[in-house]
Amino acid sequence: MTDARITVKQGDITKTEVDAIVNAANSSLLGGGGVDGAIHRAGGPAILEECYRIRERQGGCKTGEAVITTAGKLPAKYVIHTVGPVWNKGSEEEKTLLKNAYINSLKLAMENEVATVAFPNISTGIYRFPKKVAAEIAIDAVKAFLRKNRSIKQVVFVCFDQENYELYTSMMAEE
Ligand code: AR6
Repeated sequence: MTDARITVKQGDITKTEVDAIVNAANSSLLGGGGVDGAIHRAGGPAILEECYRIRERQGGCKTGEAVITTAGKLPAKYVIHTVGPVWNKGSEEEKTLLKNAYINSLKLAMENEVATVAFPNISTGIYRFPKKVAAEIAIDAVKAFLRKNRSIKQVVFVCFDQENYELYTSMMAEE
């Protein structure tokens, strides 16, 4: 079943005008390459300062979990940092951890009264998850969450590369 609250866009998530953008971070929360690097570069030092405070409090962020910070200079109000799994053998555990990254990000969004959220394609870059497998997990997780929770009004999948964009648009059109 399609959900009008889910949209697909192609572009740079740092420019997306939503309440919260999700970052595909790593457990250290200290930044990195890919979308993580882009978010810290565009958002400025306030994001990293808050990540340091979270590290002092709870020692980073485990795979599949999520934390929230300011979005600094970005148009969004918050950045939700989640940590996707590294694709290794494609075990059920890896798939569950990717699902958890989406679900825990949405839970945190709800707790912070966020109405609109944008996701990058978590784990499909440096962490090497096959894009089709990751897209199926992401779409299923978000749909299931939205069916049970009405307070989130819009979820945007922001696809950076053409392959992900085509996958998401065709998979969303199928259903
Ligand atoms: N906007 C939206 N999506 C983007 C952007 C952007 N500006 N830049 C890249 N992507 P990756 P991962 C897409 O590698 O696989 C970092 O070093 C990209 O095309 O950013 O979860 C972290 O610190 C891909 O589809 O994240 C971790 O160490 C997707 O974002 C590690 O990489 C995810 O690719 C996390 O690896």
